Amino acid sequence: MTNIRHNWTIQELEEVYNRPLLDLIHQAATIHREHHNSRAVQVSSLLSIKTGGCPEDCSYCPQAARYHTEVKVHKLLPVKEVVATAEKAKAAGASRMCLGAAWREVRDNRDFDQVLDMVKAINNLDMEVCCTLGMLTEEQAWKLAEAGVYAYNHNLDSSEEFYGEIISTRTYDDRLNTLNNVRKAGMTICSGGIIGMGETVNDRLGMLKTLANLNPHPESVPINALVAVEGTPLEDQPPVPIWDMVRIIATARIVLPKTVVRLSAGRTNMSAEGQALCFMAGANSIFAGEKLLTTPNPAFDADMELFRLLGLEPQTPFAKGRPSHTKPAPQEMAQP
Ligand code: SAM
Ligand code: DTB
Ligand code: SF4
Repeated sequence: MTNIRHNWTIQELEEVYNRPLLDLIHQAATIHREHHNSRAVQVSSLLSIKTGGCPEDCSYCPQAARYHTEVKVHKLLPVKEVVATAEKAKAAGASRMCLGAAWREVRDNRDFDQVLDMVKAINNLDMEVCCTLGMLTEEQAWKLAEAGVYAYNHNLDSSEEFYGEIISTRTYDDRLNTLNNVRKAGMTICSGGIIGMGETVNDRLGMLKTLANLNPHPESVPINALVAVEGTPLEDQPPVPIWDMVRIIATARIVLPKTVVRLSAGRTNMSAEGQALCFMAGANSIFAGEKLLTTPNPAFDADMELFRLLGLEPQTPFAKGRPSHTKPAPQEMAQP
């Protein structure tokens, strides 16, 4: 069995990432099979519960108020509408509903109470609920955990060094601080990043190093290929070569053996063969459904056809057990 490490160096990560491609995929696939059912893929459905008008300046994001994009701004959706969408996603085969809000941080107001009601209602459908709502205090993290949130998504996006070039309105430490609060409250952590923003391979590996050196490892790591949206500062970024995606997924799988690695945004630009290589390299989760938060995603039926072709199947909810905040002693997370 591969041992779980929290002391990876950049040099070691470079050595892994730069192995001959087929050897890299083979090693990642072997580790994947030691720790996971290689046929099961966790399927999440995304819903933007509050869209656009965000005060942050994340250069990749179509929801930042300061960029002129075609995103239709809307305030927080009513609970009923969110639950109806979750029911449809469940009927289509999704085991997890991920609710996203274009907020810098959660505020203690009626909107937050409404989100807590959404979480409880979706939990009653026996679906896992994930939220991505921006920065959290420890107290807010506890409220989400107690309402039944399974995972909190909060991405590091890139290396600490590159972070300042894509976002100026918050720091890498702000992100790590929220992850620490999520961990203290016993929710599982979903944290990854984006490739294709103009960062170097070293920046991508720097992000993996930070994630791999968290103890415990994040339970889920989404790898997004940038969706270059017109009106954002990154609108002209060229698409990420599929080989970069395969290499970073394989490296993530090797350094985070037990983590669920999600092949996230950017799949509309990938061929079936390209995605197959990503699954081979250890990706075992996707977002399904025609929309991510604001941009297109492959149709659900097309994904199920791809699964059939590759012999994959959607994972049932809570296959990895109920969230740990039901355990008595929440733990502190060691930071690198
Ligand atoms: N506002 C909250 C936050 O920033 O944490 C939650 C929503 S935000 C849209 C969630 C994540 O989506 C970001 O951290 C980023 O990694 C990803 N994302 C946003 N725009 C993207 C794009 N154009 N392409 C790929 N990923 C993107
Ligand atoms: C994540 O890592 N990717 C998802 C989810 N977490 C919230 C978001 C992708 C957003 C892509 C751009 C959009 O649709 O607005
Ligand atoms: Fe706002 Fe999140 Fe988009 Fe940044 S990524 S602009 S915080 S919605």
